[in-house]
Amino acid sequence: MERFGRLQTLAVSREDSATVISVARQEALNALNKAVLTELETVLDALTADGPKKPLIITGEGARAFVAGADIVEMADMNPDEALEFSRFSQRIFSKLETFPAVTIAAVNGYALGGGNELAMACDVRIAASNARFGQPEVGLGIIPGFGGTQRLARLVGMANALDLILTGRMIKAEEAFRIGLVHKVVDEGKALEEALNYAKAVMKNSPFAVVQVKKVIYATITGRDNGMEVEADLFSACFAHPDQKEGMKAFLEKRPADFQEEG
Ligand code: CO8
Repeated sequence: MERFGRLQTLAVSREDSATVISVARQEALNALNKAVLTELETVLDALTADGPKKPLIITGEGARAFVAGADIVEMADMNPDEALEFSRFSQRIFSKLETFPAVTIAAVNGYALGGGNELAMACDVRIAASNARFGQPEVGLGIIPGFGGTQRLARLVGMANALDLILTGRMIKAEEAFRIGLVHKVVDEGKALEEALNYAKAVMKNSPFAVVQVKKVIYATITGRDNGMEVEADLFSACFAHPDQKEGMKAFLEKRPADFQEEG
């Protein structure tokens, strides 16, 4: 497959200071379906095999969204086995992004919710436009984060902030994301990609070999995470055996509040 140009669900461009991958499903606020994830893995594999010379930027097309999460339409009717497979498949791709052998930067230009925030967190650096919104709204859909978010969020912002965000499912503004350490920098609306390209230019001056060694050692010291990822995938799957997942996703698609069962 060609790695640059307009693909089915991604646009991949070669800029002077970086390769830019844009998720291109504006009709669904760039939600991640299997087609996006499959193309993302193919592009990451191809770029990795080339021996990347430049940083990689991930962004979303359009002014409204970076990525508004995993695709709820696609997940609504999954059974627990399919959910387990989907979680493991996606964790594998996000791990390829995290270990990509160059600096990776998320240029967050709008909503980064659920799997969208998890995609941004799998990058080394996050630059947000002032209109960006972050959140892990999964519990409102009767599920839990399944793309590594339960592990990466706590590492980035501490367990207290991670619990607050995941348990409430609330959406936060770019300034709050900056304050808790989720994003590195906030810039004016429409400027996230430009700033990410400037950032890429600055880090390109450094030794690519040393950069890769830093990534290896920093991510290698995350102890216990493999087990955490396994638990996440298992519990993500378990949600799909509970009626709340069906109700939560059906309610979103019918644009009404969810009516969850009381645990008893
Ligand atoms: N999936 C599918 N479609 C979506 C999604 C999504 N995540 N987000 C938005 N869309 C669609 C809407 O259904 C709508 O489609 P249509 O025009 O056909 O009705 C279109 O995008 C525009 O969205 P809205 O009309 O809702 O736009 P608003 O401006 O009113 O609201 C929001 C914007 C607040 C972003 C709203 O769209 C929203 O709340 N979206 C869902 C956010 C969400 O819950 N994301 C988390 C999803 S779950 C998840 O990511 C789990 C990750 C772990 C999975 C692990 C798998 C292994």
